[in-house]
Amino acid sequence: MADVDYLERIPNNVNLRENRRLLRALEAWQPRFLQWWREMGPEGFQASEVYLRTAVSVDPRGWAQFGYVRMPEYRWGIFLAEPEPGRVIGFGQHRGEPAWQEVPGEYRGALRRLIVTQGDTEPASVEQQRHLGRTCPSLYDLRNLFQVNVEEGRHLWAMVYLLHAYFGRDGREEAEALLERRSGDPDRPRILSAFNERTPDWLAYFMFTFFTDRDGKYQLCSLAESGFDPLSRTCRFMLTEEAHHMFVGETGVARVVERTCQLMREGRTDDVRKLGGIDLPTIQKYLNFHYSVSLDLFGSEISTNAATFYTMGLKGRFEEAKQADDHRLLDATYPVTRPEGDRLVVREEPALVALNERLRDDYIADCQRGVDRWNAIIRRYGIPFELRLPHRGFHRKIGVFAGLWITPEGRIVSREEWERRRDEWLPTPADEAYVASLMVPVTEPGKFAGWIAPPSRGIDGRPLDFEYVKLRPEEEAPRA
Ligand code: BYC
Repeated sequence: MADVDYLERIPNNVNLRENRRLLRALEAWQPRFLQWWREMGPEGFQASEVYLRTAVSVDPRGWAQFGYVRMPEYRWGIFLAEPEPGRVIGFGQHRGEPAWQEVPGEYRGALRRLIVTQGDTEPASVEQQRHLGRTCPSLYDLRNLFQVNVEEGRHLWAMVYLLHAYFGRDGREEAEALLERRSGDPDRPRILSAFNERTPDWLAYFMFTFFTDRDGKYQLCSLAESGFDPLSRTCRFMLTEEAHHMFVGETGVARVVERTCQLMREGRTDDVRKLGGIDLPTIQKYLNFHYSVSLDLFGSEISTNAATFYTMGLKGRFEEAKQADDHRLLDATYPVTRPEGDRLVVREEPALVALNERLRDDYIADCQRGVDRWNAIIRRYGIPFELRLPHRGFHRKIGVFAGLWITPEGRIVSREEWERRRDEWLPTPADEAYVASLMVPVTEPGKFAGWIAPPSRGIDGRPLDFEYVKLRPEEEAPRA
């Protein structure tokens, strides 16, 4: 494979130096990306030095280096995982044929659409999170936020590389459009629903990185199976970075839960709000919201798009190679929960059209494992409360449950009943206002806001009181 070219303006291991046309096209896109970053990336902090990890190689034993970087100077590069010699397509009608190194003409539209949809989520999440730095609970968390943000920026580069390298003029136009859409903008919104929602505070952010980034993991795993080899290799390397994003979410929520339990025990009360904590029912409501909007990201339960992507060999299943079947799914069925009258029933559906639901099932099982770990913390404190994933039909806007009114327990109810009880299930303006009232920046090294426990260890072996972000004087929070 090509060595990593780290000295170039765009670090890469795809031999950009040899492909002058592509290099020029990407070098023309780069200033526009930077302009977008300045406009829509983290608010403030652009001149601060942040202790960041930068991808410098694709060697699994050591692919990143840590050091202080100002975010606009981050080396956003293009890295594809090592090619697998002799790789063949693992599923669909081309199963067993050599993986494609070029886009098959007849699949161009479908493939471009998948790449654009994936690419669109990356800048969207940066836009959603741009205001959070101002209210960071610690320098450690601030650094993690920025790490996630710069890597989402790199994931945008990963998709833009594919568009420029393999899709000619329409690929270049799509790459421009990725910088033009804006999260939450009614006139030019981001493509997928969850990426137009607000991330109003740090609890929402941790839920987002747990639930929504985890959709990213499952979608990337499916695309990593793709018969289009450059997409597969790009996604495989993106997954290496993605793990940290979900770590931020899982440990973030765990630390909030931990702190809440401490306050409940120390204060001998369930009313932790008066002690400056976030009560468990509010955490549950945030969970309900972020889980349900993330479930929507898997698309409809019954989807001919998903069947087509699979049959074409463009998007596989999670861990496709580990499935013991024919990898074509022509006769297979899969159980799908769907409404029938006023009940929810499980029906066997053709497996090919049920692929979105299958991926959603893999995702749900993974989410449940994280929730179990949060509940283990609550149990350790002897508190009789359990966080729960709501029913898959709760609060859905996409697919067979859209338009129905379903409780977290999975009961179809009237719209009136649902609306009446909504505030028990989803964050209310008052809940959000309370959480917002806690979002006071803490920027002294080693100090943490009172609503969140410190992490168990620092980043890259550094201590908790390490100066993860060197703030400029005007960015420091006034010390109490
Ligand atoms: N919102 O058959 P259907 C990540 C549209 S996250 C709005 O149900 P399909 C990240 C759909 O486009 C991972 N529209 O769905 C995380 C279609 O539109 P048209 C992102 C939606 O196509 C955190 C129509 O409804 N990657 O990386 O089978 C931070 C009917 O489509 C939604 C990907 O998603 C929705 N939620 O599957 C940073 C992978 N759902 O054709 C990053 C690529 C569906 O009627 N994308 N629609 O105009 C895909 O594989 C598929 O596009 C989807 C949808 C799974 C999203």
